[in-house]
Amino acid sequence: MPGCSVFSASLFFTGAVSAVLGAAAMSHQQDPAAAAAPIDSHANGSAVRTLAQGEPRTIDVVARRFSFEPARIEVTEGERIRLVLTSADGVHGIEIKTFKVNKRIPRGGEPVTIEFVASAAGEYPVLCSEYCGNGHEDMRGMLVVVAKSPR
Ligand SMILES: [Cu+2]
Repeated sequence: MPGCSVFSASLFFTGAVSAVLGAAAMSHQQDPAAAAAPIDSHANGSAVRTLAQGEPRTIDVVARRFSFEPARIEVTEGERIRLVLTSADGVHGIEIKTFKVNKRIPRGGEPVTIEFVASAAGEYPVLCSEYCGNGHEDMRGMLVVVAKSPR
């Protein structure tokens, strides 16, 4: 009977789909636990080491009249830092004298990227290097470079 074969084919198809869906649902449920375990078990130590050796630590900073967000950036001595700066309003600048950082941040949200190595522990003022209005002198943040733990 022709009708019969169509029926059994669609039955088979439905069965296959639900089997696939079932497998997907199962693996989806298992993923978070499996992925979370290695990250949790390594804690902070290994993550910091990885950052120092390879990829820079990327930090997004928004400049606006008259502040940097975040105002306080904390990194570890020796880390390579990549700041990705955008302005939320007009033109600003960023200056961190010790690390010879000085760059204009254009209006319109176009990102500007700066890379440097936080080579010495200390607290370094982050200044706006482009006059941006009455609060310009107060527009400052702080880069805190924490010394590597002694060994
Ligand atoms: Cu400014």
